[in-house]
Amino acid sequence: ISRQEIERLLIKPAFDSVVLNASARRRVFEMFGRDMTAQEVVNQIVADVRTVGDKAVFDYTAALDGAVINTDNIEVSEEEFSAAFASVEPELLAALRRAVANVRRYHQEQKPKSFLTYREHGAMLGQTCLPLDRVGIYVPGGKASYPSSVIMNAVPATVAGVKEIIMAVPPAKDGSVNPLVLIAAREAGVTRVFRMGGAQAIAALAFGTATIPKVDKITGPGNLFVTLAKKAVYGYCDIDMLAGPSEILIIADASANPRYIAADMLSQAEHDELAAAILITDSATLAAAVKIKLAKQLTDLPKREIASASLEKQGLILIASNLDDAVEYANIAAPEHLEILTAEPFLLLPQIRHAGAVFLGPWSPEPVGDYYAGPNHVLPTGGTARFYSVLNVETFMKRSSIIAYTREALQAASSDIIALASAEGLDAHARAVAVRREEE
Ligand code: HSO
Ligand code: ZN
Repeated sequence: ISRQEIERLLIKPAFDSVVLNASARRRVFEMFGRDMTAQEVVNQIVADVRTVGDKAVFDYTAALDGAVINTDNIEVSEEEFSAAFASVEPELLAALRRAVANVRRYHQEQKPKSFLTYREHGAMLGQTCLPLDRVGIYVPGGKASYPSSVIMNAVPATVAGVKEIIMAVPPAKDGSVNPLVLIAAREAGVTRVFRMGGAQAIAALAFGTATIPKVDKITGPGNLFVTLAKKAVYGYCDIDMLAGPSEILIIADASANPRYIAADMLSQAEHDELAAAILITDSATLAAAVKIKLAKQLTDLPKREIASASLEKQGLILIASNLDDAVEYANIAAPEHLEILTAEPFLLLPQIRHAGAVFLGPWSPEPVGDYYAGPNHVLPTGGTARFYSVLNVETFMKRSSIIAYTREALQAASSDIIALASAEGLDAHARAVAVRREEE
């Protein structure tokens, strides 16, 4: 099996298909009076919000989410937060708080260090790592409105020291937002929550409106429109990454428990019909056993429709000649989540070059990471783990360099710098050094 074949089988770039389905196309036609691609729709919405501001956000929210919002109600009020807290089960709140604590504790260890170091002649060089002033966190609405994702986005920002965390979440038709999302927002340190979603929310955060503060960076997953909008505003502000449907790739040998593997594959498959669950094993016996367990576990899974559609369309069981090949295939796939369920999982770890997050051994199923252990669950998808990192504290920080030369240090370096500047034909550069050699 060739590398190309493996790539074709295993890598599903998130935005290969920007073709709208029939009903979306009809709606676009109704709204804009012409046929448009998803990209064109997004560009239009972004441009409208950028030029018109609030009213464009309200109008698109009415048209696309069917919710009536205005300047007075777009921000979630204190009363809504109180109502959310009043309605939550105490056990659930306690679990959520433990998750927040675990995520905070883990991310605290990621904090990059500022430094100041010395060179010859007393020169000092340094680097400061500073938080962004204000960031925006996007939380999808509907089925993927996950409180856990609020935690995973907001906690690293608070650890980084970001002062203002603005959250956007699309409202339901009645204007409401998921109370658990509000609770997670408050527990994780979100400053303000605005009910708005889609490309209009991304544009509002990127450019600011009379009501919505302009942010320096937008993080968080979203649908096709949100992702295309993030791409469109990139450069006006920063973004985290372009996220697509979730995936898991499991490397397993004959020692693995097929019941666990099936359960873990389904835990990813239930997210989305486009989510992918892939098993690569060197054991044909295990592969056959997993297929049986999958069928069995699907029968009473509440989200079996989504999960079975995902397995059918995106699922895959590959039998490799040996574990080294299995690892090589996994590296080509660069999966978002990689589980290693082999007799000695740590032995394979040094060979893993591309994976968003790695889960080792039978007691680390992906949901441990999705909800609780501490590492982030906002991860690169669709093979982008080759070049994107998991969301982390530095996502919300930036570095500045510091240079403090002494007279002696400049003296020692001056002829080199003058030579380099002259070679570039930049005499004013050369003179800025030269004037410091002369006595007035
Ligand atoms: N597996 C998802 C995250 C998630 N799972 C949220 C449950 N809730 C993408 O990493
Ligand atoms: Zn998940």
